[in-house]
Amino acid sequence: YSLEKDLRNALQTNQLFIEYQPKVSPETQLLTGGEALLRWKHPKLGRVSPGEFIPLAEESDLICHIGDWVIENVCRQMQKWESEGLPLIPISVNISALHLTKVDLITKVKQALTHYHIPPYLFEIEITETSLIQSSELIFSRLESLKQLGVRISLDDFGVGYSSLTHLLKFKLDALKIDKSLIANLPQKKEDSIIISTLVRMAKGLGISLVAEGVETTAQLEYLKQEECHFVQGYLFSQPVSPLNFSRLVKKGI
Ligand code: G
Ligand code: G
Ligand code: MN
Ligand code: NA
Repeated sequence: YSLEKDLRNALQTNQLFIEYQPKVSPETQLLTGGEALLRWKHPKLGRVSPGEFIPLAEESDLICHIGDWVIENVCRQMQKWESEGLPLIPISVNISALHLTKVDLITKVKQALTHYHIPPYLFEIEITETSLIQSSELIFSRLESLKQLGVRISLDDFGVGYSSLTHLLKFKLDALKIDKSLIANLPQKKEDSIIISTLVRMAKGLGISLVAEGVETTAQLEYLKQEECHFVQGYLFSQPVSPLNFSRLVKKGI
């Protein structure tokens, strides 16, 4: 029995779907964007978390097929929202390191944006630090190609890895997403508060936008607002939700 085989099958049989989690401006508390998060409803096991199945998919090319499916699905959804009269807002997708090495990724993104008439600057790709360390020259050149298409690139889970800042910033990123472990103990934990203030200043200086992930309490929000962090994301505002519920949040402004 293999979960990986089930996952291959899942892609063909509509067991995968996408939820969207709002990104919010701390100042206005208005919804300003969203992150697409992949979900799997297994016929026997029920919901399997991406934390479990993404690593399995990353052991083979399966992750590329999944990534292509996500890109297509998100662009189609954005067009559907627009056709329903919703204002188009930036949406990000998570792309794995292995997929980033493939030239096909560039073709896929370009095709999907063109086919669904999505302005490239509203489409964002979240990569992890691992991507910037592994086979970096190849990945840097892919990132350059994506940039040329006009899509935005953000670095996910920032602040918990081990690579050097200079290495990470060799590529001009559009956004940094501060990992939730650095947000969890705000504002009590002095060290973390200092790191956040420093990251805000660094991001401002570099002209990069900063997103805080895993915001769960109003105390965390107040601190991030005071520090002028650009965007916040977390259960305080909303869990990842269905496309329909996300569109309701967009209409309400959250
Ligand atoms: O949504 P949740 O917290 O369960 O996601 C767990 C992990 O799975 C996160 O690290 C997230 O980045 C990753 N993930 C979610 N959706 C996708 C996806 O579509 N592609 C990839 N590569 N990773 C994803
Ligand atoms: O690694 P990545 O940032 O792509 O994954 C984001 C994950 O974090 C998603 O699985 C999402 O469900 C989860 N998440 C989103 N908001 C919160 C939050 O406020 N608290 C916690 N603990 N997890 C969150
Ligand atoms: Mn992410
Ligand atoms: Na993250």
